[in-house]
Amino acid sequence: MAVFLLLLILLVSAVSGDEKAFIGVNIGTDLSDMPSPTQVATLLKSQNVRHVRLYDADRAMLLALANTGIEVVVSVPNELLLGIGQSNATAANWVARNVIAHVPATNITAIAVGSEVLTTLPNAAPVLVSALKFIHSALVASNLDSQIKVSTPHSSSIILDSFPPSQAFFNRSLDPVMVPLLKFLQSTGSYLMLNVYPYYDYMQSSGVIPLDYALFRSLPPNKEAVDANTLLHYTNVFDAIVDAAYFSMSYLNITNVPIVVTESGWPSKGDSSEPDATVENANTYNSNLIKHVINNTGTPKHPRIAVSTYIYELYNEDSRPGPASEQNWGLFDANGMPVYILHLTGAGTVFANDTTNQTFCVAKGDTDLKMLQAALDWACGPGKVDCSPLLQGQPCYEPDNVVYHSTYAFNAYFQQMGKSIRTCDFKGVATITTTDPSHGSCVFPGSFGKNGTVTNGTSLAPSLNDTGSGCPPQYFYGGDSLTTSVIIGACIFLMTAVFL
Ligand SMILES: *[C@@H]1O[C@H](CO)[C@@H](O)[C@H](O)[C@H]1NC(C)=O
Ligand SMILES: *[C@@H]1O[C@H](CO)[C@@H](O)[C@H](O)[C@H]1NC(C)=O
Ligand SMILES: *[C@@H]1O[C@H](CO)[C@@H](O)[C@H](O)[C@H]1NC(C)=O
Ligand SMILES: *[C@@H]1O[C@H](CO)[C@@H](O)[C@H](O)[C@H]1NC(C)=O
Ligand SMILES: *[C@@H]1O[C@H](CO)[C@@H](O)[C@H](O)[C@H]1NC(C)=O
Ligand SMILES: *[C@@H]1O[C@H](CO)[C@@H](O)[C@H](O)[C@H]1NC(C)=O
Ligand SMILES: *[C@@H]1O[C@H](CO)[C@@H](O)[C@H](O)[C@H]1NC(C)=O
Ligand SMILES: *[C@@H]1O[C@H](CO)[C@@H](O)[C@H](O)[C@H]1NC(C)=O
Ligand SMILES: *[C@@H]1O[C@H](CO)[C@@H](O)[C@H](O)[C@H]1NC(C)=O
Ligand SMILES: CC(=O)N[C@H]1CO[C@H](CO)[C@@H](O)[C@@H]1O
Repeated sequence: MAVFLLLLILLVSAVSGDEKAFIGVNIGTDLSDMPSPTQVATLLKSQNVRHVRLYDADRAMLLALANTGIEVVVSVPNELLLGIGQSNATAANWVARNVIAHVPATNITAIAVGSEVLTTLPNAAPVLVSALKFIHSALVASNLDSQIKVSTPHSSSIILDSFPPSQAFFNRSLDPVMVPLLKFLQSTGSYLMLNVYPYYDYMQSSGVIPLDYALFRSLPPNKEAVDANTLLHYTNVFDAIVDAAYFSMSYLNITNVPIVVTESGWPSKGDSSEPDATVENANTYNSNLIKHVINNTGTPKHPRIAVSTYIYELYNEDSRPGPASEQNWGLFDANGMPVYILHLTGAGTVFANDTTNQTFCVAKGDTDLKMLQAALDWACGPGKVDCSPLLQGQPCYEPDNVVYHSTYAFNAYFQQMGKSIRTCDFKGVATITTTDPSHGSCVFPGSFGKNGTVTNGTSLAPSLNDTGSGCPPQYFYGGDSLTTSVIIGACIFLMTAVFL
């Protein structure tokens, strides 16, 4: 208990320090071929994504995110809002099942209660603040309220007259909700969650907003938007909307609630009525957005105040209804292949932008296990691969089977040979993939790993000395499918086989 309290104190003091803005991603799941939670977690790790928002609190996804260091925003879906907003017990139950059951292994840092409720579900507006309060009191009861914030994402369309930002205000008919909501956010140290879509503002402006201004491209000084009241210069729509939200809050006398952008992005494809939904524009918007956020630029009204932002979204959601753009907001397709390569020079290590060059050599499924074992022995012997991470007790020992172990060894060989395609064959039992086979603490050579550094392989294990036998017994797979005679056969086989 004392340790727990100490931890809480440390957590609280960390939050009051200088906040550094981060980039996260939203994970929508409306895909005809939704990757498994493990695959999602692997993609996030390979891209060095440390912050995600889920649209629910899916148990399998939360389990896959456990012990990854990834910070997670979970959501109360709109369907559950009426129930939770009307019953403290229902709220407490939801928190127990979807949050308390997963922390601290899964680092849940916020609960988004509903999504754009005021604009999409007005009949739930009267219970929205109660829902937040009930959820919050359940967190208080479990001593989790200082590490898990409660808020609700808004559409930026609740802000009226948003340019010039200094004259913006929240739609006044929403004041009965917004006033108590902001007071709640203020008193609990939470933040305003805002969805910011310069794409839609640009589309709806019928030519008034220049495309460059929406895409963070530099404008000639005479085209820059200037707020006549504050004389602040706006070089992009994103900043103008965020400042409009700050001014709208201060209009209600709230000046110390920070903003987190829960959604922002640009579609890479659209139908004939959406000519600016292109790969080039999507790449420009998201690349510039990431650079802008990571740089801690802040906004003209609040320079250098963090505006952390979750990109909408990780995957193209091909099953979403609506115009073609709806299915094309993603950075990746269902196979984890990037839709475009972000231009992130100098933008830190989130979203490694050269993933297409991240290739791995893996064992083919459906292969003769004897062939695999022989090739494994060759790689760990004459192939001079450091196979010590495969030893019992070492990071890549599990899963203890010949397919996984040979995948590790083939890949290490392939990486050490400069990823020449010829070196990923092993008599036809190996193949090249772009999916990082790393898992848990087993980081494969060539993987971006957890901190974005290309590794030369897991080297936690003491390096094994090459005995020269070419048949170090430690690497034999001891499973049922391989008998001693097969192993011996494999050893003889490897002495004579030429694998490449
Ligand atoms: C969870 O995230 C918070 C906020 O960044 C961080 O301070 C904390 O160390 C993380 N906890 C764990 C267990 O990783
Ligand atoms: C709601 O439930 C929490 C526990 O989850 C409790 O601490 C709080 O007092 C309850 N509030 C009301 C108004 O019943
Ligand atoms: C303001 O909010 C009310 C209630 O939700 C809505 O009917 C109205 O259309 C909104 N006004 C504007 C200008 O969006
Ligand atoms: C904000 O503060 C001003 C001055 O103290 C006051 O007149 C006004 O009623 C307040 N507005 C709200 C919404 O509290
Ligand atoms: C980074 O921030 C500095 C000031 O803090 C600003 O001058 C510069 O334009 C910013 N760069 C980008 C790419 O936003
Ligand atoms: C990826 O590889 C190709 C061909 O090997 C090369 O031309 C390209 O520059 C590489 N891209 C990056 C981002 O390293
Ligand atoms: C990433 O991890 C490697 C190995 O664990 C370490 O040497 C390196 O300093 C780390 N890089 C950063 C930026 O943390
Ligand atoms: C791996 O290590 C070798 C030798 O230590 C070094 O020459 C090579 O550049 C490293 N490769 C990567 C990708 O770090
Ligand atoms: C192997 O052992 C020799 C002598 O015991 C030592 O000098 C050498 O560095 C070792 N090689 C590796 C790769 O550990
Ligand atoms: C984060 C990251 O990997 N950035 C790289 C993006 O690509 C350029 C070159 O294409 C590199 O210079 C960046 O380091």
